[in-house]
Amino acid sequence: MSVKKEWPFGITPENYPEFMGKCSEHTTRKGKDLEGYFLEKPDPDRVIYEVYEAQGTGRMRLALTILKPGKVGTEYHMTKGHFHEDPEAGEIYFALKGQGIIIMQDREGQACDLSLRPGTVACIPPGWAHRTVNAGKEDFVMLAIYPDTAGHDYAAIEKKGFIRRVMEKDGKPQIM
Ligand code: S6P
Ligand code: ZN
Repeated sequence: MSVKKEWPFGITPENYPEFMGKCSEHTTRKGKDLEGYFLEKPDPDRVIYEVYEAQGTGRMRLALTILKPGKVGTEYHMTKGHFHEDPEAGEIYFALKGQGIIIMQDREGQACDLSLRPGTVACIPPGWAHRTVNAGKEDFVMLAIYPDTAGHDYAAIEKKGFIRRVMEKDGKPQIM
């Protein structure tokens, strides 16, 4: 089998905009795309997050998420969250900028969260749904690395949501 020759590259907290320029897919999620996810109704035109995705290297894909700071009511901006269609596909998140929280939940309803700051690597095992929250006051930027066969299953989360939410209480993010 012939394998396409690739050129090695690095992604850093400083040069990630260069990676964005190389991505073949760009998705913008606005409030109207996230209706029903937050407890309150988001402003339909507000940009909540952007995802830049590229065929990574080998059998992996790379995706950069830029989660804008802000809240809908008292709930911090967050991604939709999903399971992988492939029950054997895990994922690695690498935090590049800002302050985030990853919320995870398995199909039996067990939940877990980790705080993400620049340099944190989060290991998401197979079978755990994952959602990222911007718990800070600047953009939260992170790189996701996952098998190109993972696939995304949004349906279960869209229907039932996550057990844990990140809300502002006494001026600070609290996981409820
Ligand atoms: C892909 C990976 C991320 C998310 C992105 C947006 O497996 O987990 O690239 O796609 O953070 O989140 P969501 O839940 O809208 O896909
Ligand atoms: Zn994922």
